[in-house]
Amino acid sequence: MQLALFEKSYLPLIEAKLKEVLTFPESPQEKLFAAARYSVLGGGKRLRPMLTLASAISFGGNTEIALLPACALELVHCYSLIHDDLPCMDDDDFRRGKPSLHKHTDEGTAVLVGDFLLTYAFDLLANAPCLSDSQRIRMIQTLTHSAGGQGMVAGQFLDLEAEKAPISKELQRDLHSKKTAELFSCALLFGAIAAGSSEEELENCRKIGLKLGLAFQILDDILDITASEEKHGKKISSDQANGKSTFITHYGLNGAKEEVAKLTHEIEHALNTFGHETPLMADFTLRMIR
Ligand code: GRG
Repeated sequence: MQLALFEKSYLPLIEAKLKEVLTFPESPQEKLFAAARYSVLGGGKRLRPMLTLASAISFGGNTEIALLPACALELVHCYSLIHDDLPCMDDDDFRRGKPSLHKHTDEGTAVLVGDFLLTYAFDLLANAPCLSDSQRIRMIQTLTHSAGGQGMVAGQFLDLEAEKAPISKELQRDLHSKKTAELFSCALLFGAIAAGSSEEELENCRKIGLKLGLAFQILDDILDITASEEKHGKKISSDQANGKSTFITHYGLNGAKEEVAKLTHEIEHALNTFGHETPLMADFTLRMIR
């Protein structure tokens, strides 16, 4: 399937499913649900759920089975963005082109919407009628690892620590593997689990997701520098200006570009070791880092 057709067909299904799962009967906590819809609906590239569907299709799976887990993962991603924007974290006033949730409502509500989205994602997985018991358990284990104290939360913690003192190149890589790449890994794994893939295929998906996330983050740092150069005529990003190390601090601009090229090459190699073609997964992942 061509990428354009894939996006035209599946992005609307993701939007519709997200809307469906965030529709609740009238209740005293309606303001909480309305705030969740404000954050989740009508914005975001939906990279993680699209990765799940691309992976499911590439392994011959059924996208109807993969759609709910894909959306559960997007809810976890949205929770992380809401919490990341809070004054005690990255303190951002805008997200996805509109005021961040704590600016739209209040900090307490924003914290609770994040908490709700995280727990609701696990509720959806635990009760997904489309999944077998073993798929359900495997997905819950995978998401717990990727989002928790060995994954995204750990990455965010290391990121906060990195604001206090410079960190090594190795720790910089570890931080972003945990903070960004783990959820990409989880996205590919969800698709493969939904399709009933082998342990070997799952392990390869995990590795591809980690490399993809790292390359995506390095590109983000490169784009920050380019944008800042266009805006201020300076080759320094806002993170660097605040004394925070980025991949550019450690590798330099050209070195960072070389790292992306190296990771891209490794992803291409890993994609070729599945023993069968995975064209959609290959096209979608590689376009994210080109
Ligand atoms: C609060 C536990 C906790 C974690 C926050 C995701 C995250 C961790 C912070 C967001 C800040 C950031 C810029 C992270 C690195 C790259 C990234 C994950 C960007 C946002 O993802 P996109 O580009 O965003 O997929 P959209 O809005 O398209 O979904």
